[in-house]
Amino acid sequence: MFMFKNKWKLLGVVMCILMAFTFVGCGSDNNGDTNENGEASLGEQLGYKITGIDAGAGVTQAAERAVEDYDLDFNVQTSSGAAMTQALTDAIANNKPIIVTGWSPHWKFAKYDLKYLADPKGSFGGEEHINTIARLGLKEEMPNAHKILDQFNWDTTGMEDVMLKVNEGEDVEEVARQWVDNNQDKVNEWIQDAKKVDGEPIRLAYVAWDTEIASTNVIGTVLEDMGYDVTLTQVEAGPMWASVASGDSDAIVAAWLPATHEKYLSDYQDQVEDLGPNLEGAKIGLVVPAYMEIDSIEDLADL
Ligand code: PBE
Repeated sequence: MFMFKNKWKLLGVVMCILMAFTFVGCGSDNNGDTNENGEASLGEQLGYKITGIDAGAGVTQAAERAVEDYDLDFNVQTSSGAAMTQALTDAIANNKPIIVTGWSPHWKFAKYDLKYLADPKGSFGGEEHINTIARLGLKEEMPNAHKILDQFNWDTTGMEDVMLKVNEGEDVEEVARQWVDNNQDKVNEWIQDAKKVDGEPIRLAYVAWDTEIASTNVIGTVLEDMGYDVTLTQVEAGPMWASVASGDSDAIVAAWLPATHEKYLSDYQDQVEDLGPNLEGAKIGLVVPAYMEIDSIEDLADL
């Protein structure tokens, strides 16, 4: 058996071996741009990726516009609203950088410390409102439903309440029912001068964005209480707009304007009736955890 004469020699050999491994380890990790501390650059840590949502979402398209406007070496990766919030949750749990396409109102701002990146070139537009859009003919054929949809109008606090509870795992239909029961004054304004009907069918289309899941279920509950047989159909953004233009659905409460769904509205302008805002004070943009040291989309050009 090979023996060392004394323990100091043994320690020296062990230290040498450890240091050799450390250097080999560093060498193999160092596969590209590094900052002055020898760490991967922020761009590399991000994989030059912006985590988008569905391809039809206005915010995904706006992120692609931002890549052009700011001349960024980033890719917008499409996924879904749920995949985006999961990626955000995972990054925050691991204290890692991430850039997502975000919007408010949204429960993520109540749950995590986040910030919008400044957008001096205006790729994401400014303040948004969410409009209700009806199919042509709804007013004549279903005047009571039309009146309720036209009078539907709530605020970011109400929407956030519903979204947060759904995010915490409560059933969306139950949350909508509770909200309607607890906000009868507001609901009474929406149903003012509308008569109850007896099982008339009504179809609302929506996309699986947290905001739209909340609003569509709330107005659906109100319509149900007014005697309608309500069907809520979840589709992608393009088909949602197409369905209200073709009359396959009676209405949507998910039109983000003036910028986010501008393209959709201009495509279908003559085939739909715009009933105006059901919520004011919305916004879209690039969102990052507050611990990230960037503040503007312009900063991404230097990464
Ligand atoms: N959103 C939520 C949608 C509108 C509602 C911002 C994700 C969009 O980008 O089209």
